[in-house]
Amino acid sequence: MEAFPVVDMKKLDGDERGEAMDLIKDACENWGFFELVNHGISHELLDKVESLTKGHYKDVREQRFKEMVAAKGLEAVRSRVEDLDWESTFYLRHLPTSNMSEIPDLTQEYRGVMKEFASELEKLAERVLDLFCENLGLEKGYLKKVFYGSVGPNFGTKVSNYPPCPKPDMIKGLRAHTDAGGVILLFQDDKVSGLQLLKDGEWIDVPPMRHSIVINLGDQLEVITNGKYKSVLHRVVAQTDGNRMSVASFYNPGSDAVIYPAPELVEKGSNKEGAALGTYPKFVFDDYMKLYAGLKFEAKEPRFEIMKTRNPSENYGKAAAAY
Ligand SMILES: O=C(O)CCC(=O)C(=O)O
Ligand SMILES: [Fe+2]
Repeated sequence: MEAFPVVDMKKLDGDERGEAMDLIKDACENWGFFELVNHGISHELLDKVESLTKGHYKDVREQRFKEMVAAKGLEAVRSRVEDLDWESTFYLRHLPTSNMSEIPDLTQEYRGVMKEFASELEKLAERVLDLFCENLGLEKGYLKKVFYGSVGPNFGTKVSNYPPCPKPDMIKGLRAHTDAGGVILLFQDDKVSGLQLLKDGEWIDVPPMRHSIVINLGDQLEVITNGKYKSVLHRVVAQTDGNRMSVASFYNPGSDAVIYPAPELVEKGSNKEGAALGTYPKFVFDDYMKLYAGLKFEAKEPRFEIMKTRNPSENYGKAAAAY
């Protein structure tokens, strides 16, 4: 088994740039995931995010989680739970507008640190998208532009804790899914593992690594790259010992962004406009999200098929059939 791809971003500025770019390319094509080190976000900031997130869980959320578990009788379940996840979560939205001031129970310090962290991650996400453009032969800024829509990207952070679980074979920390959006940047616990991705039919651990940022690709990048890159199924396995922290930030298209395969990545059709013919749909991102909300834990392919029927006049699949 090949080693999980770990990209040292320092190499991107030196003689080993080609090697690092190839590693990213291979990861995007064959893993849907990779891990970044020397990504430019200070370790001091990451340490603050970690200690404040863990402190917030202990002070504010742990008791509530225990009460939820007791109310639902999850401690002693005897059959598989398929409609719930063993996680304690809250969401912060950063773009296009912040909801940080509306989230209760966050200290001023925690709010400030998460704001700074989000602004660093936004820059990193845009840098990563440009690395993808370079590998794909798309012009610099192409993906950022597609994601922009009319008011800029949707960017938010899901802060999660996966507490120790007495029955990890009966309930998942988070059930298997692909992410709907664009690029996901994950700051995960450096000791307690649990995140796994599906590769060649096997579940593989995403190894905890201190101060790294895990990157994974969502469904939109699969569509835009016309399937050259794939969003990959992943899940979180709950652990019997240890509380796993995960801070996942989703850099997604704007709600009204129109998503479709990049013409450069689609074989040219024979019609007179040279319209791209492909197997992926064209749609407005928000329509995809509405569909995803009810089908997150289902396979992505039927979601793509449904989107093809939503906007027939604008759809590549239909256009292909018409010529
Ligand atoms: O917590 C994690 O490590 C992964 C979370 C995740 O996959 C998600 O929220 O979509
Ligand atoms: Fe996910």
